[in-house]
Amino acid sequence: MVMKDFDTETILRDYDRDGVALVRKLLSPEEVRAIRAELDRYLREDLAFKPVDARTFEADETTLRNLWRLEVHNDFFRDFGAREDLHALIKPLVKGEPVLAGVETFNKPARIGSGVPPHQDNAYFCQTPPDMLTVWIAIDAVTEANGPVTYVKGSHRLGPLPTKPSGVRGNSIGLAGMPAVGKEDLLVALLAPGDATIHHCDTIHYSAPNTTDHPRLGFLLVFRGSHTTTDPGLKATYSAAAAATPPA
Ligand SMILES: O=C(O)CCC(=O)C(=O)O
Repeated sequence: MVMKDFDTETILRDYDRDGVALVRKLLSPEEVRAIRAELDRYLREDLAFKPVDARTFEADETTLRNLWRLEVHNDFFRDFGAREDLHALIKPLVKGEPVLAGVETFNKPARIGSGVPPHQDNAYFCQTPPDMLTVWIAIDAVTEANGPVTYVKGSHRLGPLPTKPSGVRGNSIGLAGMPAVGKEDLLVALLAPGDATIHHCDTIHYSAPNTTDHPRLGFLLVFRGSHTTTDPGLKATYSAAAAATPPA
């Protein structure tokens, strides 16, 4: 494993200002290949033996939409989430000792991949204070057409906004309403394989269905600061939404 020095000053500045920071070349082509190879192997050999909440399928009940809890189900991905260089990068952003809270995928398969409704992740994570974030790493190229994640810059400062159950499997809770935003407020994350974004858990984001012939696989690592705790009110709202469209 190659340990890296990242431009932490720029990343911290962008993250604080916008609630999202773009990190080009977070991973090398070899690292991207290794992640893809292990995901393929896990799908072929392991997934069938895991509990149903280890994944979400698309509406066809066959094509994979998400993998969940890879840090629980797979040593390679748990070890990946323990990388010292990632923890050093994450530490100032979560304002404390990073704790790996999730390793997952958003597969957005060609032609079939569904959209993700506008949401704030802390409606799922339910942490207080909201010192939690997601590192979203492109395994495939992300283009305008294959469903890039779009972030509303600065929305992390709005705090928790009203939610409603979305009825979308894999994204069971969304915003009750979208605040008025201009094009200039949006970061559309167009990424080459190995590029990443890091977004705060209160940053509004969403993605469109994939109508192209090109898959858009995202590999996600979720971290919180060790000082955060679960907010019972947020948790009750989330549990009701997730129960309507399990598992997430
Ligand atoms: O990959 C996507 O389309 C959505 C990802 C997402 O919701 C997230 O990173 O929290």
